[in-house]
Amino acid sequence: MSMTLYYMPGACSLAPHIALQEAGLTFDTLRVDGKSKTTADGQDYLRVTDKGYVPALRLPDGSVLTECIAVLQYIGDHSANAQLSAPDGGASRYRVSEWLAYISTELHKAYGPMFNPAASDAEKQRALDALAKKFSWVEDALGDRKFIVGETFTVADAYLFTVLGWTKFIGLHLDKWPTLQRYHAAIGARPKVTAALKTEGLIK
Ligand SMILES: N[C@@H](CCC(=O)N[C@@H](CS)C(=O)NCC(=O)O)C(=O)O
Repeated sequence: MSMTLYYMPGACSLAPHIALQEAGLTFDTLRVDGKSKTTADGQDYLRVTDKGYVPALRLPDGSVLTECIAVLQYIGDHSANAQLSAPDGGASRYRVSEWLAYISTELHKAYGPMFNPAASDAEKQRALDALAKKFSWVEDALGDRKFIVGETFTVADAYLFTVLGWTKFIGLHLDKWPTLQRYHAAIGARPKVTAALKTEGLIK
């Protein structure tokens, strides 16, 4: 049985989608409608995962794995390209985990109020200001490197690329952070990243 990634276009499930492409693993994708919680082939998504959100990855044994960090680590560990989860071998694996945790808890979740119709303008502005500060920190941490950990692409890049892409939905322009803008464009130009974006209908 091959794997199936359940996704919503452009959502955080884009990160494992990119990682699956970069890993060269065999997989299918199945789009989920966020409002009705049904899959493109008519399944009740809540029966796939009662969390109701993406990503979910159906593994070859039929079980379902959720949570971006876990799904990304699984893909990295099952790739023929060992550098996807541990770019320089050994201890760099913990640097990848460190970045995955930062991206998930400090960046991904920080977008929450901006995507929440019930949040007030003041809440949205506070969240925007906090996110901007974090972007400046990531900008400095990245410096003139091509990737966020080591010298090669890792699953942390798949996740960072994905969350940086959401800036266009919230009126925050990456041109304030030239390093992040350069990084986002370079990761976005990778053929496997382009393939994932095309499948999700985000580019032609
Ligand atoms: N803790 C989860 C959060 C996943 C999450 O926020 N998913 C969002 C998309 S980025 C989602 O499915 N939202 C739609 C919904 O909740 O209906 C993870 O890290 O995987």
